[in-house]
Amino acid sequence: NIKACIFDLDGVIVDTAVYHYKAWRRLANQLGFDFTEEQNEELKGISRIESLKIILNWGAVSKSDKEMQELATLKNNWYVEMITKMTPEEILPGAKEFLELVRTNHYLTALGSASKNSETILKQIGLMHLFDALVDGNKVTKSKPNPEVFLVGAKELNVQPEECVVFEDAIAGIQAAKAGNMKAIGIGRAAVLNEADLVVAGLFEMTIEKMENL
Ligand code: G16
Ligand code: MG
Repeated sequence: NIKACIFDLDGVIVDTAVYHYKAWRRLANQLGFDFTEEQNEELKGISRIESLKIILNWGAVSKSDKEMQELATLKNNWYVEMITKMTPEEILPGAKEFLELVRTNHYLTALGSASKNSETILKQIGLMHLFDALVDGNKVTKSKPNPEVFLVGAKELNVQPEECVVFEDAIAGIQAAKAGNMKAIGIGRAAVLNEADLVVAGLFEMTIEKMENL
């Protein structure tokens, strides 16, 4: 039976993808090319440096490791400038309510995000207090679809992977949850997240019953 819920951040709790897209696009434009919002979909849940490699590949631009570090830092500075202006109004519909609901029903909660900026975001939107554990890009080295981020979450909560449900908007994240032997609930479109145990449009559609009946 289920003892814990692990939540992805971008696309589940809050929509930071729009800020990532703006900052990455600014970087790409500076390098002389552009990419679409559809391409941006492929970057969801992917770590900063892996994202940069994919983007440089789109632009057929090649950079040394040192240059890549500098470009990633430049993008992150632009990104941080935007996320430090975020407010609780940007919390996705039903996210806060569902977090409160599961906690009231004695489930443990953890964040399982690829982002190294997750604490900044959670503080900005005022949701820090609703998580028993925070696992993000600062604690893990392997990017989703590797299950590391969720397995560390289970460990920090002192529960078994089979006792966890992961909420994810990215295909890579659903695959990570399944690879870690966890239940996966997709947030978004069923056609895209076909490997999930259940797909809902947003946390506003979630109930304890749906989670227990997976
Ligand atoms: C998020 C985003 C990704 C981003 C990654 C790393 O993952 O979906 O697009 O590249 O974080 O973010 P940062 O540059 O802040 O470290 P998640 O796992 O929260 O969906
Ligand atoms: Mg996500």
